[in-house]
Amino acid sequence: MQFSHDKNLSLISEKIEAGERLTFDEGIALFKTDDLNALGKLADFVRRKKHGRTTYFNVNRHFNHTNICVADCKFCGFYKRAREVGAYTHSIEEGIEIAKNAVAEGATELHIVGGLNTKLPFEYYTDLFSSLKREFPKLHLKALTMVELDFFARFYKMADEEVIQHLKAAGMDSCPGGGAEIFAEPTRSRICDHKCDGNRWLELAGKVHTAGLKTNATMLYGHIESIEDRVDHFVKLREQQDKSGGFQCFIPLAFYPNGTALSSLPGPDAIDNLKTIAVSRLMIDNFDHIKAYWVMLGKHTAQTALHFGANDLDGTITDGGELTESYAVENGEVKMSKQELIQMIENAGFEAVERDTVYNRVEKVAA
Ligand code: V47
Repeated sequence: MQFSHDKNLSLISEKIEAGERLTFDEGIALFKTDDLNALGKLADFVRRKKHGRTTYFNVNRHFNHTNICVADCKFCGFYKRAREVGAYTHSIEEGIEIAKNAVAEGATELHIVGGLNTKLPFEYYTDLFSSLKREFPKLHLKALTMVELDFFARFYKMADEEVIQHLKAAGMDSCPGGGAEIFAEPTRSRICDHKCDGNRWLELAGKVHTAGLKTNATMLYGHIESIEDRVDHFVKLREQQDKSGGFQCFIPLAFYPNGTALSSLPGPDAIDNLKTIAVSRLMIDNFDHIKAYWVMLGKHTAQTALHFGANDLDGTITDGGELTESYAVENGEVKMSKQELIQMIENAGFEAVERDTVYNRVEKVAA
C-alpha cells in the first residue's frame, strides 16, 4: 500500500524521515492535502520520535486581573472600556484569594493575563507578583504576554529590559504565549491594529529569553487569515527559536466567534483544527511541545489531537477566569478534574505525565 495518494505528502514524508526542515511551500502543501490520515501519521511520527507515548498535562489556574483594555481586538469577547458595565480590576487581595484556592486544589501554576489598562500604575504588577510570591513561593507565575510587555514599555516609558527585569525581580517566572494572533500583515492590522506588530512580538520574546525566562507561543486561526498567513507564522516562530531558543511550547488557538466583532464567521471545524495541530508539529521543528488546548478545541478534538502531533493537553485549569470563559466552546465549561484529564489521555492510548510549567515531571501517573 502506498503511503498516500497525495504525491506531495509522499515526497514530504521522505524529508521528515530524514529529519530535514520543511519549506514554506511544503507547509502550504500540507494544509492543502485531502489525506488527513497521512498528515496525522507524519505528525505522529515526529511526536513519538520526540516524546514516545508521554503526554503532559498540568494543574493550573487562570487569573485575569483586569478586563479593561484599549486594544479593541476584533476577535476578543472579553474586554471592556473603563466606564462600561462589567469592567473590573481585581485587587491584590482578590488575587491572593484566587491563588489560595488554586494552591488548595493542587495548582502548580497561575496563568496571569489581562487587558491593556491605562488606569493602573506599573507598581500594580510588581506588587501583585511580589505579594503572590510572598504568600505562595512555590506557585509558578506564568504571567503577561509580549503585547502587555510592549504596552508597559511604551505607556510607562521604560526600556524593554527594565520592564522585564522589574517584573522578573517581583516574581514573574515565565510568560504565556498569547498576543501572537497572526503575525502576517495586513491580516494582523485588520484584527488587532492597536497592539504591537508581529516583529515587535518576536523581538520581545527574544528579550525575555535573553533575560533567562521561558515563554510560549500561540497562533489564533480560523478567522480571516489565509493558509499562507499561518505558514508564515510558523516560519517566523521557528526563525526566532533558532535565534533565542526560549520557546517551550506552541499552542494553536481555534477562533471562537461568539460574542466578538467577528461573530458572523463560522470559526474552524474539526478537520481544520486537526490539520493545524499536525502542520504546526511538522513545520515548527525546533519547538519541543505542541499543546492541544481543550477549552477552545472542545474535549473530543483535543483528545484526537494527541494522534495528530500534540503531546500536551492543557490543563485542569481548576477555574478558567473571565477571559477563558469568553472563548470556551464546551458550553462555557472551563474546568476539568485531574482524573478526567488523565482518563482522556489514557483512553487515547498515551501515558499521562503531570508536569510543572517548565516541563519537569511532577508526578508519573500509572497507566
Ligand atoms: O492572545 C482571544 C486568544 C489568547 C479569542 O501560553 C481567542 O500556555 C479564540 O494565549 N477565540 C489568550 N481565541 C490565551 C492564550 C493561552 C491559552 C492557553 C495557554 C497558553 C499558554 C496561552 O486567546 C489571546 C488570543 O489569541 N483569544 N479571544 C476568541 N474569541
